[in-house]
Amino acid sequence: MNNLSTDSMVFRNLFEEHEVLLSKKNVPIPDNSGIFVRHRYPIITAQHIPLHWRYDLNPMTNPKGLERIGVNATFNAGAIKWNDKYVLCVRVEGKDRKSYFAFAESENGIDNFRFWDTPLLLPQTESPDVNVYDMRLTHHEDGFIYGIFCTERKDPKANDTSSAIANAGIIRSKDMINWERLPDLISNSNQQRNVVLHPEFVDGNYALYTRPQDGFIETGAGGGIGLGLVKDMTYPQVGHEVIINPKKYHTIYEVKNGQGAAPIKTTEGWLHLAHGVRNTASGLRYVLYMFMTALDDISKVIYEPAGYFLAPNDQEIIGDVGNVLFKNGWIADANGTVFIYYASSDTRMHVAKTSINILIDYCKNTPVDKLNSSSSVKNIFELIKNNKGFY
Ligand code: M1P
Repeated sequence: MNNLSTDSMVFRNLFEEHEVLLSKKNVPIPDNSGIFVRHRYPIITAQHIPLHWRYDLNPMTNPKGLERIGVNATFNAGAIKWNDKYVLCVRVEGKDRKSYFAFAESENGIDNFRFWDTPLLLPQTESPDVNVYDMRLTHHEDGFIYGIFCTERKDPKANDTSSAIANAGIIRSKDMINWERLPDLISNSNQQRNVVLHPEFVDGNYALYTRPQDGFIETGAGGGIGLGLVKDMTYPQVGHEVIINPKKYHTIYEVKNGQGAAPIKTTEGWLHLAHGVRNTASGLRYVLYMFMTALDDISKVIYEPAGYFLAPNDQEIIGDVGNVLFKNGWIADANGTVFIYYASSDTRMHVAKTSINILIDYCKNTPVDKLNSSSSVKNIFELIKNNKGFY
């Protein structure tokens, strides 16, 4: 028999527990490196998804209070400061394996993220997306906010049921509410992922960071972060792509890499945070690494510290796709504070805080990778020599 008062209790408990989770304060975890500060709690998890997206809240049609539409993971979020709020465009993956986008915002950028009332219903092109993920948001100097994401459709030539063709889908808006879908990227590559729009014009053109690749998983000959120009975003044909940061043997990105979010402009160059992938006996390992490019030539890498900036740690190692850190959103405040929004193991979102000055110092003064062990030891000898008298 339907007992209305018991049913309302089920939902009341759910809402109370949800509010406790959403309003939980985050706690900084200082790092001895001095380079960044992680935070103890993930900032967005599947449990943060609003209850009215998951439950039929009508006790008459859902007397047992069962969840109807489950969420598997929340990760790989784009980021932007909008109306003084820290806004993330989160990749939400349903239990049905379909990803979609949803905006969540916070007043302070480190906790209390709350989703907007509905997820984003993406406008479609003539060829509908099967799956979409990994939004990069760029507030371009032309006045639009562009969102570039990965759009996937089944590979028509493949005989199996898992191969896809990945490309860059493009939307733009002036108010973050009304989004116009532009044609998908037109490039010479079979597949594209990790495509990001540079925030400024380059010689009157739009500049795109790309990641041309031969296959869906393998980058093949096309490995590296590319840069190409587009005259008109309503016909986004990218010309010749120059590889500005190629994958290299025996580095943390020897298998593949990809641009994170749009770079941050500083007085000393553009700061980039990218992901690098190498193979291990337990599968691919994704870490985050940095480099800087020149203000007068964005194709020129001027600093590239050796090794990773951030790697999976403790709870971050475990998840749907283990040993993965991925980042496609960061926000630099006017006072120089930088909020790095990163995802762990394709499961949840985290934040690390640092500053523009620290990132520049890190990029300029960390030794470069000279690609062999002996050189790495010589770097230590140099440091020890310079430290004489200080220890
Ligand atoms: O599973 C790890 C990541 O794999 C892909 O990244 P990349 O194209 O560089 O291999 C993406 O699907 C990304 O979403 C995912 O986090």
